[in-house]
Amino acid sequence: MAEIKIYSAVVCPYAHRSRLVLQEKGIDFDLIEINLQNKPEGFTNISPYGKVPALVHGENRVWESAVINEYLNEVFPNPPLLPNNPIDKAQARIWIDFANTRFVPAFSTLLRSPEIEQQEAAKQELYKHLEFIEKEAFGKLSGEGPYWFGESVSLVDFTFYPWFERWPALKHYRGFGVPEEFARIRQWKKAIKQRESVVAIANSKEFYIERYARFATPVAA
Ligand SMILES: N[C@@H](CCC(=O)N[C@@H](CS)C(=O)NCC(=O)O)C(=O)O
Repeated sequence: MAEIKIYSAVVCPYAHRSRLVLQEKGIDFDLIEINLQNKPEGFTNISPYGKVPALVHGENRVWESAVINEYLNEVFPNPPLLPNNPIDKAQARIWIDFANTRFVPAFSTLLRSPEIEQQEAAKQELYKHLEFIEKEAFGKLSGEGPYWFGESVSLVDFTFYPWFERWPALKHYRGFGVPEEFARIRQWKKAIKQRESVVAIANSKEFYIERYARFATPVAA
């Protein structure tokens, strides 16, 4: 039995974030797949909000993907996945917060909303966020390197990537791909997709299209 247990669901992008960090750091872990439609009894003893991901490390329980990722980065420091100096570390946390409070909600609204008007508003919102990432992240922080902080991959890259792996579902159901003009984002996506840690647990676009059908296709009245 491994020292670390991660409670996950294959379709969940938040759980994907933490699994990527485990893979990247080469940490041995047991993966427990949770059926979110039929959670095991007592699951809230492990994950108080009843959500995945949740991590058990000996006596310790940690939940919330962004917090799990920072915990893993401190307990297993190699390779380091946050910059060292305070201002870069602050920037990393700002981008993680941006993902959680702005980017992900726009993505979810676009995918889940049955109303055309709401979808159009969410498309505009998501476009604006992509433009912000292209200019403020890749235009200012990344130099020539393909990742958020240049040559080295970080928690920020793993925080955003799961939504980009799921983007084909957004394109399929809502006709919204990552626009051509965001060349640096596209270059980033190409680079991160090739990492060993990412390839090891990647799912196909058909998988996401199939699994997201129930969110994206409104039930007929
Ligand atoms: N803020 C949480 C979000 C986790 C989350 O929403 N997980 C979803 C699956 S993607 C879940 O477990 N939903 C089950 C439920 O809410 O009952 C994180 O970052 O870990």
